[in-house]
Amino acid sequence: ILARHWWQEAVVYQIYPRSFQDSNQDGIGDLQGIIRHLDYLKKLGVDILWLNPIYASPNDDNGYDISNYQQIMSDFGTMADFDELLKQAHVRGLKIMMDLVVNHTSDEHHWFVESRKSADNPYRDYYIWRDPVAGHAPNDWQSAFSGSAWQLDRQSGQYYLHIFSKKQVDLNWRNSDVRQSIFKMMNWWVDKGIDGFRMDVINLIAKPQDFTSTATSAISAVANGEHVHEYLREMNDAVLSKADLMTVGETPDVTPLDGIKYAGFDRHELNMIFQFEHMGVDLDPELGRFKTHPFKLSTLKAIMSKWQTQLGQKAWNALYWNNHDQPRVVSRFGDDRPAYRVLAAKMLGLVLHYQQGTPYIYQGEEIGMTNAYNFKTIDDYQDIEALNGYQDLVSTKHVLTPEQAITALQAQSRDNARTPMQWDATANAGFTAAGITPWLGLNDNYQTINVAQALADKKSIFYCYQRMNQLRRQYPIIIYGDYQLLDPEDEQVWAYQRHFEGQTLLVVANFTTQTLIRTFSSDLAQAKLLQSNYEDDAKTTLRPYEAKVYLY
Ligand code: ISL
Ligand code: CA
Repeated sequence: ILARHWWQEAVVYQIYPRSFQDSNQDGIGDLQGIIRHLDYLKKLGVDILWLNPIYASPNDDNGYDISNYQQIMSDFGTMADFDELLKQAHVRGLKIMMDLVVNHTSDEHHWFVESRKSADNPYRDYYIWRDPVAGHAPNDWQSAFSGSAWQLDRQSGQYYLHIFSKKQVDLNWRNSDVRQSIFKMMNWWVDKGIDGFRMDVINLIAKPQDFTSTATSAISAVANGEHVHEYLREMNDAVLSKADLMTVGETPDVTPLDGIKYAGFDRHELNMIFQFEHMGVDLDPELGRFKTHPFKLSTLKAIMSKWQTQLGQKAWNALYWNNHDQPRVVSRFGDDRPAYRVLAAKMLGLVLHYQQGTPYIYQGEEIGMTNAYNFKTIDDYQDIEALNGYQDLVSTKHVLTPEQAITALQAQSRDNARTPMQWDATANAGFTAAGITPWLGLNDNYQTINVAQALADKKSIFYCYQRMNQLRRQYPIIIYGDYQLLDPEDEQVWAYQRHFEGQTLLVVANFTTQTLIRTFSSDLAQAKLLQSNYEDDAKTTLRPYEAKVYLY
């Protein structure tokens, strides 16, 4: 029997502070706004709040470009507000997990301000500088936000590396001073009493020595580089092992074998990782989010089941459908039409949370918020990925028409996740006061989809999520049971079993609008129906988007 850890039993709720609750009528969510809703989150029954970056930042990428790791972004409040939030969370038994963005800093961070002053500045080697090659950038790497991953600095004639925007400059982790500075900063937060770190693109930190790789995507070129595990063990020794923290690494481009290296129970690196394979099922190999494809349920099942079984007893999964970089899952893998939205959102929640791993709920997921179809022109979008991609593919390269690009953005843009939280049916959805313009447009369905409505309706998605969180505390099989996929070829139904100490949990979910017949086990006569998204049990019949969880 493996050691049991609190972070395996916990449920995480992700807050995008900019879009959660504005408390001072400037149209931007803030820390006091979060404090206002702690009781709501407690009622939902989550254990840990992960906050997207709240540090000082010029906001080229909404806080993922940090100019001071030990200051609070003025839009969000002050350090006193943060201390109060931490205290108020802890009083309620809620933990706080901070976003740690240490693959890159803002170009306005003082390390980079120094670094770019001259080639012999003491901070020069904090970043990755290279001479031009034949008058051009050192290689063809493309940044994640369009264009070259190299930016020429005219003053010194050298290029610096930026995997994301040119205001997000990649740190040089080969330099031990960089590592020590980061660990010191992390310890400062740990000493404040925070409970964990979500580590942004942590598998990209180890860059090659020379840049001759022929890959074009900078992310895939640097992912899982040589020395990455040494750096993480060093971090573990210097920071993570010193307190009872929870850690999750964001890791694009990983296989389950990589996952076991980052998050293996015996590896002394991270507790778990966010893998991305299931987030790629509907994307285009060339155009990514800018062109979407239908996908087969069997593919989605195969990917997620592979992660379930291959991590198995060796490492721990992070379970997620949504975050601030992904479209809304009910629109993406479910069905957001009024007749089906509630059923489909509950079904997706049940299918995910009964797998093995720590579940993450992204703000608004618990009320079934949808993609923003009311965003109709590029002017409605704010996200740097959307704006740069549109510029590149529509205006410069003419690969897409404006209509095609907007269709893709409506389906996949990160702004789908970032529209303000829908608290009630009043003007501005209760996110900010009436008459104020929110920093990003609201989804125009807030009069029907909002927290007040959900709390007033005992059959809402909110109460389904609340029940899942309660059952998780009562039944160890939900946390520790192993996972077995049934009927992998079935394109309509996702069914799996969990096994633990002689018990079996059976999860069955109909991903279609049709009524289907399926039989899974003769033992069901004695089985207990633990949870479902319909009022009664129609036994072998599966109604549209019906999901059932049996225990026997
Ligand atoms: O969303 C993506 C592109 O479609 C991903 O490639 C994303 O950029 C990648 O997962 C890294 O994400 C993280 O780091 C980025 C930041 O923009 C994201 O918000 C963050 O989650 C750079 O810091
Ligand atoms: Ca505000």
